[in-house]
Amino acid sequence: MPRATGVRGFLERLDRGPVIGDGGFVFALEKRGYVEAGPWTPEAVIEHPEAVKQLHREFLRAGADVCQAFTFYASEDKLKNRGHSAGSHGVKGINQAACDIVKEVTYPEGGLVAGGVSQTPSYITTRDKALVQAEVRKQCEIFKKNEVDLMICEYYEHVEEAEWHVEAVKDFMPGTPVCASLCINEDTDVHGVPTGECGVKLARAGADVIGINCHYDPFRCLDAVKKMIKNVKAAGFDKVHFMIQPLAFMTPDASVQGFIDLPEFPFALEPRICTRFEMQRYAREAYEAGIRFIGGCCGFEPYHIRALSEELSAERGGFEPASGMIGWGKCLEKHTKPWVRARASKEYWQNLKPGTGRPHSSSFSKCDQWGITAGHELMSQHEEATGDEALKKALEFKKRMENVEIIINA
Ligand code: CBH
Ligand code: ZN
Repeated sequence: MPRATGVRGFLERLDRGPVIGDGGFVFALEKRGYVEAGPWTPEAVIEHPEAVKQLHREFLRAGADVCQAFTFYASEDKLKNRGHSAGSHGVKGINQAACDIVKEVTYPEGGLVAGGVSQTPSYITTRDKALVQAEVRKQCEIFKKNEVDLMICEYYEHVEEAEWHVEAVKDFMPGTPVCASLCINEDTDVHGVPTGECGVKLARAGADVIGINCHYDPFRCLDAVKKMIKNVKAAGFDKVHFMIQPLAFMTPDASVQGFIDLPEFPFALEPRICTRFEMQRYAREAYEAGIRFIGGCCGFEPYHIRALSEELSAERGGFEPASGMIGWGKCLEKHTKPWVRARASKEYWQNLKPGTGRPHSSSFSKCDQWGITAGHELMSQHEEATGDEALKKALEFKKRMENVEIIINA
């Protein structure tokens, strides 16, 4: 079955049934060698357009309905932060290249195109509303010109910054649906605002779709969105829809800043990757919780999105992604070895507890919890590169934290 494309509008599609998002671009493209870990900025849209285009194609083929222009962290202050050179391409250059790429591959397939903005270094450094909203508007100029189908404001640890972004986008692009997504857990944002309340604040700021992305595994993100749903509904916003784009890594042990605090972030997270069967379970639970925009963030590869599409195929009018698993591994019936053929069932894969092959690794890790955020000198951002002195300060702080721990444990 082809993608059901009768309805053009994003919000109308959400009213009708589940809408599948795409996966994580910075993580997927870093692994392929096109994005630099650290800044995580999207200059690949200019430097390696073919790589970005191919990833959009693969997410679409896996069943994504919404493709997000690869403009993550493309605010001017972030492109130039700490000696980063991506600023030379300019915000407009990057965003236009991203729009050209995503429109070319998405529209022929009947998908929708999202523009995107995300947290800015200016917020944690200044908490100056006018300055932060000016950064947002610079990025939106291109999205407005390109008439994107929706905007995704994503990846905020502070609900206050998300509210400012939503207000700015709504004001600058009236009529364009706006999604607002925080990277917080089931408890609070990093200022201690309860997660459910954060949802209400975003609704008041004018967001049409509200939810969570990144930082935590699918099941912790589900718990967080459920809290938002409860509070937003209780506050009387009955037209608001909900979204979820979690990590593809299991993070039961992650603390306040999610996977960033895990010692494995960002280069050794592989043992935590969710299986496609865990993704199917996640998609089902999200749909049953009433969430209609369901996708992925860091760690999600196209086959994870395919698992979501397959799970929700009936709810999407029988749409089947290309090269699906055909009934939980029915294809394995064609294997030459009988013990592999015997794995051709839903039951087998649903009940499997996969081994990690690492007899000395533990299931949980100990998080870095430095307890500092906006306002602390080590958190302030600037254009100069991180010099030896600044690096030394961070290492000294690390040592102090370790000593505190020795005292506490003594
Ligand atoms: O890449 C994407 O798909 C974006 N839509 C979301 C990225 S989530 C954030 C990753 C950056 C982490 C960091 O700053 O260390
Ligand atoms: Zn992410």
